[in-house]
Amino acid sequence: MQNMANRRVVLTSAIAVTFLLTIYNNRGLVEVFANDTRRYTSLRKHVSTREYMHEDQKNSCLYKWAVDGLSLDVYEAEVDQTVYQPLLSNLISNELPRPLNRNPKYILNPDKYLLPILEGGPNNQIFCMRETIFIAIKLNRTVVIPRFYKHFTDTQADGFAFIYPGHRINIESVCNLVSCISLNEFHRTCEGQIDAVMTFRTIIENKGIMAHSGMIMKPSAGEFGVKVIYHPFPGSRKNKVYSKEIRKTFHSEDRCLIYQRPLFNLLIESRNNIGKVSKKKALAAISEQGGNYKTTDVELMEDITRHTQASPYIAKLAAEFLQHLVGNRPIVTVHWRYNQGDYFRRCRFVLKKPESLPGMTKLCSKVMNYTPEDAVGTVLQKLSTDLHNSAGRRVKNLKSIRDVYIAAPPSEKLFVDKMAKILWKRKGWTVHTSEELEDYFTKVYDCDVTKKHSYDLISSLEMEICARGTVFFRSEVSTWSNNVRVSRLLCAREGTFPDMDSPIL
Ligand SMILES: Nc1nc2c(ncn2[C@@H]2O[C@H](COP(=O)(O)OP(=O)(O)O)[C@@H](O)[C@H]2O)c(=O)[nH]1
Ligand SMILES: [Mg+2]
Repeated sequence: MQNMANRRVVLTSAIAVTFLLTIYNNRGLVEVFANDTRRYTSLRKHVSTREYMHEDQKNSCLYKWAVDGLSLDVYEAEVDQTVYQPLLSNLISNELPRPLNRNPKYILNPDKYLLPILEGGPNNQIFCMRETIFIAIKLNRTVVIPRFYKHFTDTQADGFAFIYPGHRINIESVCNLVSCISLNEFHRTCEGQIDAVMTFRTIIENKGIMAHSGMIMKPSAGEFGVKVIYHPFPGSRKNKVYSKEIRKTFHSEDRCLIYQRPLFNLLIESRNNIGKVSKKKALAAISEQGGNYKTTDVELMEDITRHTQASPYIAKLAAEFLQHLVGNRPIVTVHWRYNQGDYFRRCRFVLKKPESLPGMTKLCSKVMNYTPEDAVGTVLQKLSTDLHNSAGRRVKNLKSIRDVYIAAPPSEKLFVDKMAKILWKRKGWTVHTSEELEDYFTKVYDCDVTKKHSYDLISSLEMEICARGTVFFRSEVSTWSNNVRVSRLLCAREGTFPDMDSPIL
């Protein structure tokens, strides 16, 4: 009897607690749509179930950013480029390295490795990864997850600074596709030494390679002091590898290889819309091809591109931010990349030598005289043509556009503000910018990581926002814009019309 009574008390209390928790949680949900300050607080409360806790992630971050098997200590370690200090040099073993995923789609040789030394801005670094993965599959070599680093305009970089790979791309997805190992496993299995360098360059950037890998190069006789797998003969202009020639060009029995400057060297087999075969740069090939004429190269590159998208937490935050901003209403997204400090610097250089790059010269002359009125004009005119040519659900979507998100480097605030004023005056449309995003981001995702890398993360978040726009206006010749564009083409997202995307200029 006593037992029965106890059980009833326990049961009643459990029901009461569940009931109270439900009310509490629902209250949280309602508050999400209340006023701004409370909205953020309750949102934090609502998503407070940590999905996962990594040993590096012991702070207030709500979403998982850390990747199992990738140590923050290794990937964000400061490297003094003048005084070389090996990473974890005492960890030496004869065992095969531990893969980050035991069962990827492409299981590659677990005893041959390829570490790319990434180059250029954040999006170039992503293209470097894609090229490396393609080549590693052809060479049957395990991919080593490299270090990523910040952009030179990054105010938080203080010179040269590395950033954890999990902030830039979905590493788990990469390792679902191909065999991968971490940098420290590479270091351990190679006993801190690189066997050889694969490259098209006629110089070997020893210091850069050592800073990125934390390893030394095995000395070898010859011109470079290290074994080079491929480099063009002096005077030769060949600096591209065709997919069919990868093995011939880069075959090696060496275990621990570096791929120096893995950027835009790859040509893949492409077919145009009447089936004619040609060699194309990978990016051009995947953004152009019609379904009927996809080559196996294009299919592979598309698969790689789908597996090298934004980190899941960045995608999630971007989607939630948009939901908070416009709910399920359509939003036009714009990337304005023609900034004074960075882009114009390039343009001034191009305009000094107009004969060398005619395409760029034309674009640069246009950029230098383009006003916010012109940019708004382009957007409105294009949308009105789209509306005219559309039918069904698209018409409804295009007609209900009232919001525009403009992504731009921080230095372009004035230009964007002017566009906002014009759009409001002419159409009554609201322009949203990184100001709102930063506010949301720092309140909802208030943690050490945000503070340390916010400049970098805001740019990645803005890319994901643009990827989710109903229509996207891009800046030509920007890998940032290009990456958003291919993401829209290859990763179908509800309510987006990538076939309507166009340049902003
Ligand atoms: N927040 C933000 N930063 C941007 C934007 N466009 C460019 N940037 C900055 O400029 C850098 C340039 O990007 P990068 O990946 O090199 O692409 P690209 O130079 O445009 O080909 C980014 O890493 C950002 O730091 C933008 O729309 N928003
Ligand atoms: Mg760049």
